[in-house]
Amino acid sequence: MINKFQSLNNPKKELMRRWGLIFLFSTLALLVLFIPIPLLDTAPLNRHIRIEASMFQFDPGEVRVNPGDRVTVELVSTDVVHGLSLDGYDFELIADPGQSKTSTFIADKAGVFRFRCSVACGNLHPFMIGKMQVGPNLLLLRGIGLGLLSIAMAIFSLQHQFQTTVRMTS
Ligand SMILES: [Cu+2]
Repeated sequence: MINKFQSLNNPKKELMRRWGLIFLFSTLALLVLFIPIPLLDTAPLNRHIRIEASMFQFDPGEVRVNPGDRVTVELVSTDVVHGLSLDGYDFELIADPGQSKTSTFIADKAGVFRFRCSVACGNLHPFMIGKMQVGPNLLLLRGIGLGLLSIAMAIFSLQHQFQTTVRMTS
């Protein structure tokens, strides 16, 4: 019995075509996932970021800067003593209750870095964590790329099935 979607005259060729398509789309998917995306060339800025620390969170908890930016962080503590130490950078601030402390660093490493409270401030202290992103959100861009690719693949394969069916029935 012949599969409804199989080409009547040359099933072998049809199979080759299918594998070819699967290969093509897998290659494209790998490209989308792993191709290096050049960082957007933006002129470095002086940034002032004010982060409020309270038990047990940072506000804002997520910060984004561009590579090369001169980032001045002002840590304000609203209750007890809190610290802010940034993973991947040699950067730390400690602010006394009701006070603020300011320091500057150059964001010369791209990526996502966590910052955490460096002073034991209570039982949920280990969960007092924020995120600093240096550069564009590559994960998001790649996710969108992959999404678009699967939509294209779905449309393509539906269209192909449709054409084969039409060819069979006419
Ligand atoms: Cu703490």
